[in-house]
Amino acid sequence: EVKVALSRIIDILFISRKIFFGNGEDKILIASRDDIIATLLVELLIRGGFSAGHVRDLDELLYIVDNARPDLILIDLSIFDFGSNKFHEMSDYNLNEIPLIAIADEGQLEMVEKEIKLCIFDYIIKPFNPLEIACRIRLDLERYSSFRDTCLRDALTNAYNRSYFIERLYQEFGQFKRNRRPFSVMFLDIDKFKDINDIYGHVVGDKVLKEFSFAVMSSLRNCDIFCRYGGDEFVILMPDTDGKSAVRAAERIRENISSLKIDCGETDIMLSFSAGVKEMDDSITSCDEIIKAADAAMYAAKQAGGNRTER
Ligand code: GH3
Repeated sequence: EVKVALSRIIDILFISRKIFFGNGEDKILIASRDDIIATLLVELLIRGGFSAGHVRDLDELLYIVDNARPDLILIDLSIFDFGSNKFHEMSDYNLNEIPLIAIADEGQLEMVEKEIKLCIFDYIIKPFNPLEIACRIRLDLERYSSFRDTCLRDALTNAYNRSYFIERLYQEFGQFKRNRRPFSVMFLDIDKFKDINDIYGHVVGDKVLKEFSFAVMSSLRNCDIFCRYGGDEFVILMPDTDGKSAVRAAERIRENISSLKIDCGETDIMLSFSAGVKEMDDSITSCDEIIKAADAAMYAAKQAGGNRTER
């Protein structure tokens, strides 16, 4: 009965008023233990022009994030057993840049403010107006997309920026300390890049940085975080990767870069790079230490003549 009644309301809202918020492509995932609310929200969003689905717990949510990559997650805070560290666990996961909107009870407001506001993009208090949910999702999708482009990424290369790297490194570091989840850090620096600028000019130098970044990104797994650290220096945060596998990844990148020819009119520019890899282990007590160790390994690769990886 509730469903039929709601269906009618939804019809009035969306069909008779011809209000559509989505384009049928944006995938919204609803995480809630409350099946009635979730079913109604799914129906409401589909009628409003989104594509929508529902999960009931965190494991299912992480599975869907890995396999179907939703564009936005509406997360009812009821899926967490507060007091357990489940919520903190979730904030440690890379939700692959997916904006989260929390649905909270009034009683959960203090927790939203104190504990979780850093990992959500927006929140809605129950009871909510269905029309408001659809409006908010539309608006948040747009706001998030410009936030992601301007705040998380480097404008020239489209790699993540340094502050995003540091933020994600802290999360991986926490995961290692809590769950012993391995990870590695790899620094990459283009060999003799300054000569390219000096000979061909900065415009060509910029093109080289862009094409290098694109080629590296195409050689990585989805979960690897590729960032521009500064100038011609890049860093890759590699979750679930030990040192040996990170070195193998560096050699795969080297193979791709060695076949890259960058057209600069008069000639094709060929590139090589030096890499330094450091795997997280118990001797490392801070994020700074692992950065320094990977950077030192990269410096050793340069000192040894470049175009190689040191660990
Ligand atoms: P090495 O092989 O020892 O690393 O030498 P290198 O010439 O690659 O490295 P170095 O660090 O001396 O020079 C990096 C240069 O990159 C210097 C700087 O002017 C240039 N650079 C930094 N950012 C940009 C950028 O955004 N665009 C361009 N075109 N050049 C940049």
